[in-house]
Amino acid sequence: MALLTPEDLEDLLNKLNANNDIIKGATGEDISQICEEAYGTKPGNQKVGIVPITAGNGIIGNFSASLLAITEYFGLEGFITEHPDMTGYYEAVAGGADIILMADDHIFIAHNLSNGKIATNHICTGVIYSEIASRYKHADSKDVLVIGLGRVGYAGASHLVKKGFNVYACDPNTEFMNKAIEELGVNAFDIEKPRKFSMVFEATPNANTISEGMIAERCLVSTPGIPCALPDDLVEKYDIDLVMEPLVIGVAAMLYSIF
Ligand code: 2YJ
Ligand code: MG
Repeated sequence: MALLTPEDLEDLLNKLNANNDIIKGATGEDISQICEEAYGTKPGNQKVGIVPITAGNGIIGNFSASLLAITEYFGLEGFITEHPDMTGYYEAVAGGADIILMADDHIFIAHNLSNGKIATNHICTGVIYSEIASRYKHADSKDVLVIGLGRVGYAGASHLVKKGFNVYACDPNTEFMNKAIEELGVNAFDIEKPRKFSMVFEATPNANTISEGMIAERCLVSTPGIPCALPDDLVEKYDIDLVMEPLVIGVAAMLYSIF
């Protein structure tokens, strides 16, 4: 899994606004509306406690501050605990948090203590980015390409299958590929036999996973993956609506999924 860097998190709300404009243009709705519809919830007056975690690679500069900015963007009150880890968790609960946000290198969770719901970043990210792809106004069919079948990609592929889309998927890992074929019934996308898609959901930690043979003129590429899957020149050449943002969209989905 890609680890976020402080640089990825700079200018977060500007990046969000730029992405929100693309999302609105491509689907007719913005990220809050899409989350509301996907999860059937709205923010209430929950208080969010954000606990920095030192395990593994440790605290990422800007991470907790970014979560606080996101919390406030969606109209909720939040606070970052003074101490990290267990002491911070205690502080968050004792300080009246309804929702706890915290992440180590493996998992990033949102836990609603009031209703018991819990969400992970990888599932919510897969669901919301694939949901965005599936809403493309200019889609030429119900065919959608999923690139990468790790934790995020699998969650997105599963979501798209449940929504009734024809999912084509690829991953160089044959175990992941077979699991998605057996459990979800996706079609294996053969890179040797290119075909062009108007909706692409990409979830890999690699650059340049999208090539010219896979994309239709004026398609939507929705990807949480850092670095970007699309070579720069293709974005312009194919007039692509590119949704790619390092943190806010996934966290928005986490919050809406547990309201
Ligand atoms: O509390 C901190 O500052 C750190 N322990 C945060 C760790 C953040 N976790 C990651 O970067 C994971 N790789 C998952 C992030 C998924 C974002 N799409
Ligand atoms: Mg990528």
